[in-house]
Amino acid sequence: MAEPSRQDAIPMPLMKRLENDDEAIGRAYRRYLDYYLGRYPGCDAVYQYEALAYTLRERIMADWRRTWIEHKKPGTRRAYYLSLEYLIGRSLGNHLLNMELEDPVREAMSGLALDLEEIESAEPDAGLGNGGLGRLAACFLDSCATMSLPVLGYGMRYEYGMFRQRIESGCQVEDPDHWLLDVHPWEIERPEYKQTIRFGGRTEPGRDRKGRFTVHWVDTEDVLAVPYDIPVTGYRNEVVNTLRLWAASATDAFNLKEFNAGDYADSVAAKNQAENITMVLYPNDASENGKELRLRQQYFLTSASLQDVFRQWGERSLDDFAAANVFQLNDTHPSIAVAELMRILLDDKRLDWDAAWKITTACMAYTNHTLLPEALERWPVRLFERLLPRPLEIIYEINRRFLTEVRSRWPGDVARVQRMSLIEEGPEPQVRMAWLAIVGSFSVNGVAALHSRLLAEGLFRDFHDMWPSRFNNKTNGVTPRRWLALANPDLARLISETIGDGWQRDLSRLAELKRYSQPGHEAFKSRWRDIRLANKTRLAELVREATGVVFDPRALLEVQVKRIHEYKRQLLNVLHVIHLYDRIHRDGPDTVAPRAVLFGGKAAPGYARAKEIIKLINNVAAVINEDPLVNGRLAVAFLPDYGVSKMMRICPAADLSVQISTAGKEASGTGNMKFMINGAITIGTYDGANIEILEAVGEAHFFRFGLHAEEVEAMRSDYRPRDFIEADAELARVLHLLECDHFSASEPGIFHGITDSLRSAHDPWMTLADFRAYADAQRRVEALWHDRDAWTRSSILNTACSGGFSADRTIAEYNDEIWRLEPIEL
Ligand code: 26Q
Repeated sequence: MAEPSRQDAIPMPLMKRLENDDEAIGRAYRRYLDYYLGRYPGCDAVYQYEALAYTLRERIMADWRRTWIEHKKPGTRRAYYLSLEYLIGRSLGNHLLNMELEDPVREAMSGLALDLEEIESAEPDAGLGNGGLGRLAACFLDSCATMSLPVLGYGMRYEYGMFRQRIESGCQVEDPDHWLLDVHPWEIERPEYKQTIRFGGRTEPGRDRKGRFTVHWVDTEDVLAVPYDIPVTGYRNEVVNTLRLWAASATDAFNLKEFNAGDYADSVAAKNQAENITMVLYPNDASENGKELRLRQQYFLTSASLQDVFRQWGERSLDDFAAANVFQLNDTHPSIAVAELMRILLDDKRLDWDAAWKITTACMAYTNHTLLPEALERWPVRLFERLLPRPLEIIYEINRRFLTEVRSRWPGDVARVQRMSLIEEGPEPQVRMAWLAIVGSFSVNGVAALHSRLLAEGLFRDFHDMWPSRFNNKTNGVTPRRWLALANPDLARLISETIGDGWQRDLSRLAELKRYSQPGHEAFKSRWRDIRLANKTRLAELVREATGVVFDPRALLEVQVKRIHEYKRQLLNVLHVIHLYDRIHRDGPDTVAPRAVLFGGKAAPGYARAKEIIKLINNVAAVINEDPLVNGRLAVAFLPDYGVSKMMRICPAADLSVQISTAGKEASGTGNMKFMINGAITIGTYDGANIEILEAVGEAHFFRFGLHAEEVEAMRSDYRPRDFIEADAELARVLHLLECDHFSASEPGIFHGITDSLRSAHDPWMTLADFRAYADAQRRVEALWHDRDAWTRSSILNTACSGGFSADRTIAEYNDEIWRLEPIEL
């Protein structure tokens, strides 16, 4: 589908920028409130937020168009980030920061007797993601815009985002997040760019007029994909990139059928099925295999996005396509893109196989985010056949040619061919999506050094043997605009006053803070402490409002917030909390450092064990917080509904960042980076990006403990948790407290599933193997905490050494080694 010619004939005119002084902003705000929204000044804060968002949006438009014109210039190479998830959070504050409008807007609002912070908090979080992978996509878009790179994000406009979490009697309860119920002021619907996505039907081989083999995909059930554009502002560079989210809508065929009284109900049901595709985000952050709707979502996003790129490409020669377009696949979720690009080139563009394959493998790049074999995506061939018969045929042909190559390289190595086949044989044959992504891509990367090495040596070894140069590492990063400038404005101000501005675009400049960690900078250190104390005080208020638990802001604040997963080992943290409680009872409350322990995170609704862990945390918290002997010396809270905005309050306050996954299991982690940038010290295993954090800040300022990835694997076949319990009376006491129902007096036995798994020789996470090392590392934490100056020094050094964990550094590497885009010049 070519763009309507009228749009080519009339060039897009440049727009003039709107005035940005406080008076113009105040006027615009009132106009939106009164004349557009029909609300009066004393209305609910959510309408104030909407009016202000529109006021901002119209101030984004001129730059957005200028950026778009640059992107569309012939010869501009562009990258497309394909992701089923974008965990954006709130946008208002981010745009204000990027466009340098904080002061005039605050001024304008206070002129109307309104408080900007209050208005900002009325914005709902856009929670279109589960966790790390979705938030990474959002950080990457921020960095791409800030670095003026022509990158377009493609994603899904879910009607319901990540569920809201409530805690009832200690248990997680899920509520739907109908975030689009209120209008979403940042988006612009573009129905003129809708695409048709086909499902089902069958394929019909034939010959075209020139006698060439053709395939028609017919009798399909079609669904429309309607794009909604969201602006992505760069930091003070006038660049506005686009995040394009697709919404499913029934075709006219469905709507026409509705008038056919005979099967009215059936056709409305069919319409619903079509529109279901973008109804809800799947809330599992490890794959839930085999769900038909999920495969529909994946193909819907991928096909709509690829077709959109070809719509923009128009009738230009495909010889130049690969030089001008590159697709980054955020995990295997959009990896059907390999087959879909082939389908478009073969069936729609009529290229021959070799030409199509050459283009495809020059355009696709794949990022892996997990080493857990159970999280690798596989789809039953039978489901594929029914839903996507034409893409499946193409996958078969890719596989046939690929296996021919494997056989000629390793003659007679049948086992290797079986391992590498895109189709896993068995009673229910499956398509291996990661294999498809690897075979179809010119670049395959992991997200931290250890993870990338383990991929090459383990999971992807056969492919690494075949194409070693395809594999590379891109250690994750986070955007310092949101995670320092916005989340921690007081610390950001102190940093700017000390080393100047510039760190916002070049986080390595934070290294200039190192000298302020040395003796002789007492004034700086005392301000550093004051700011952190104020942040802790604010967080303590939030925790108290949400949970009733009282945190002493002067206590050591230890935080573990992330999805609840056995491999992340929230249980190891709980065991240690129980151990602290036990120490208080044995040795008296004065023998432990005052501590506040904060947990947060969502469990996938179907992950029973993860939900039990939440219940355990809450029960342990209840007993400890009520114990008169403990008397507040130790306080434990589970903060409900952890998400982006909560993290913006949490990471500036944390003293100790808890990153204790079983070594070799956490691909990278990115929360660890947000804490470090804000001056927390990490207690962590030798896993994921923890290793690089440790190398950046130095052993002396990081509490490292536990088995290495290799040691974990070596011990696995002969793991004897009993030995660890017998050798460690303190661990035995902790288990005893759990097993005698000390934390479950009114529900005896509810934690036996957990304790049995900890005691099992088959516990894949080997939690007890690391208990002693963890408790000892926590003793070192206490010792450092008692030396206030030494702690402050380590805290400053963590921030000072965090420059490498900016997403700008990550994106620079993606661009230098994979995308090779030129920054646009406005
Ligand atoms: C797959 C199929 C069906 C339904 C759901 C899914 C699914 C959805 C989300 C599978 C996985 C995810 C998310 C994974 C994730 O967040 N991984 C994290 O990615 C971060 C960014 O690279 C890393 O820092 C973390 O280590 C990794 O756990």
